[in-house]
Order: sequence, then structure tokens, then C-alpha cells
Amino acid sequence: MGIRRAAEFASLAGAMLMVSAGTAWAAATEATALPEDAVVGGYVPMQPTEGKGMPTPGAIGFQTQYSPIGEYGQWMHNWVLLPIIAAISLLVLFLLIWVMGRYRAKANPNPSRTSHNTVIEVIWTLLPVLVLLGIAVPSMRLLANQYETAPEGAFTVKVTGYQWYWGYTYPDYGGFEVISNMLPEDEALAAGEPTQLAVDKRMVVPAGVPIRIQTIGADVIHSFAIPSLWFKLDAVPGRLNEKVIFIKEPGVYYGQCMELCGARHAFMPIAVEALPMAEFEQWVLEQPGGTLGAETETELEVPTQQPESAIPGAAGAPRPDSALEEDVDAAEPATTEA
Ligand SMILES: [Cu+2]
Repeated sequence: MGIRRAAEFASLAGAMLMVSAGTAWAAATEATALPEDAVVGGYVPMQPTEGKGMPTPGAIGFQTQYSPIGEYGQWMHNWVLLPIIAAISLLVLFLLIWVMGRYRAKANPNPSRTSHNTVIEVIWTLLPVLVLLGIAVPSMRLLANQYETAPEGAFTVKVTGYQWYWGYTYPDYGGFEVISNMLPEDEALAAGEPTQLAVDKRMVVPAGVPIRIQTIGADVIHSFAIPSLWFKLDAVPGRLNEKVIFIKEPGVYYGQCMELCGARHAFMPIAVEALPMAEFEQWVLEQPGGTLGAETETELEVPTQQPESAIPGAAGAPRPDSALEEDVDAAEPATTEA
């Protein structure tokens, strides 16, 4: 297979993944019946709490965090980085002022000719090394925790960035998609929600369980970000990104697209509503195509995808056929004869 064909194949496979996923899920949900005791019609959008999960006027720090990773990150910023930065700035400022006063030219007609001092040199090398090591330990832990994969069986929400709104797909609950648009200012105010952050349909999820968020861009690169949940993940066309989100308590948490994605980039906010599991399931049942405990047989007929960078010899590249091998040999510059 030629390189160009492989690339075409890869982008085609991406498009087919989205199309066939929709039809497969639709087919799977038709076969599933609602549980007999399911009550439909009980979901009422939660009223946001003032100052929770949203920016507040005049604030300069992080928003209060509602996920364990967020609490750790905030602790690291507030109690590790800020004190160290402040202490170093004050120390340097003190040294500068002291040198300017104590060693000014007027007070020292005969300047000292000292060129080095071993003790001081050892101290000013070792001390910064120890400070950096002290920062590195919690920093690496924070970094590693952010890359932890979702536990097996975690339920998935697929977030699609569109120009300029969001789509939330629930493959484990029937595969329906919720399309979320920003509310106009008057409607947001009437609903008691912050303007430019309120949406018509929220991403509703259960609180207290790990959730696998997958992001993809339908057109250009977007970024799915919710500051109070310590979550930001790019939504890139043709590529599925994945990250875990864990929301400690029910609430409404607002975010925005954080990748400049075009004319209405500023008008595609995110509203996540975390509910207790029972209320979340209630909400699922009210969605067209929403099912509980659906045995989603998502046997997606997606052909094995070739990496787009499938040049011969690259990791994951298909075994080159003889024609390609000849091409590569011919293309190599003859350096030995020169
Ligand atoms: Cu965007």
C-alpha cells in the first residue's frame, strides 16, 4: 500500500468510525427495553451554586477544586510553589538592597579584591539543587496522576468539539448525543445562571465515580476545559484523546473551549452537571435513545487503521513490499562513492 493511500485510508477510517458508531449504537438501543420500574420525567436541571464551579469577580487564584487531582494541584500551587517563589524573591531583594548599601562606592574607597570563596560557592550551588529536588517530587507525582488511565468498566462520555458548540455522546447508555449551545444573555439571567457560561443542554454525569472522557474535534482543534475540575484536554480532528475525570460532589461546573477555534470560539461554553447516580439514570431515561444497562454491542466495523506516518521503517508501519523497498534504496544518497 502506497503512503498516500495509507493516509487517505486513515482519514477515511476516522470518518467511518464516527458514522458507523452512530448507526451501531442506534441499532443496539432499539433492542433494549427500559427497566420496568423506571420513572421518566423526574429530571429538573440543577440550580448552580453561586461561586461554585464558576469564576468569581476579583478572584486571582485557582477556582475551588472539586476533584482529588485538582485538590492536589491546588495544594502544590498554594503551599509548595508560591511560598518557595515568595521566599526566593524576598531573599534576592534583600541581598540586592544589602549590597547596594553596604558595598556602595562612597563607603568603600578601596574596593575588596576577593575573587572567590569556596564555602559560599558550594552553598549557592547546593541550595538551588535541593530546592529543585523538593519541587520535583510533588511535581512528578502530579504529572503522573494526570496521565492515569480510566479503571476498567469506567463509563465513557465522548466529547465532540464543533464550530461552535459541544456534543456529548453516551456510548454506555444507548449512544445518544446531547448537543449543547450557549444560552443568550437574557435567557441565562432568567434561569439564574452566569452569562456566557450557561448552556441549553448540559453534560450530565454521575458524581463520585471515575468517568472516562474522550475528546475529538469534528472540524478544527478545540479544547475541553473545566477549571474547577482540573480538566483540560484538546479535541483534535481524527484523533481520540482520553482522560479520567472524577467529580467529588454533585453540582454544576462551568468551563469553556480553550483552544482558539474560530469566530465564535468565545461562545462555546461547557456546563457539567454532576448528579447522584440515581438522578443521573433518571436523566438518561429522558434522553431520546437513552437506556440503562444496555448491552451495547458496539461491534464497529472499522478497518484496521494504518498510522498516517506509515513510512517504511517507522514504528508501526506496515511491512514494506518489495517495490517500496526499492524506492527507499534508490532514494538513498550515494555518499560512499564521493
Ligand atoms: Cu472551540
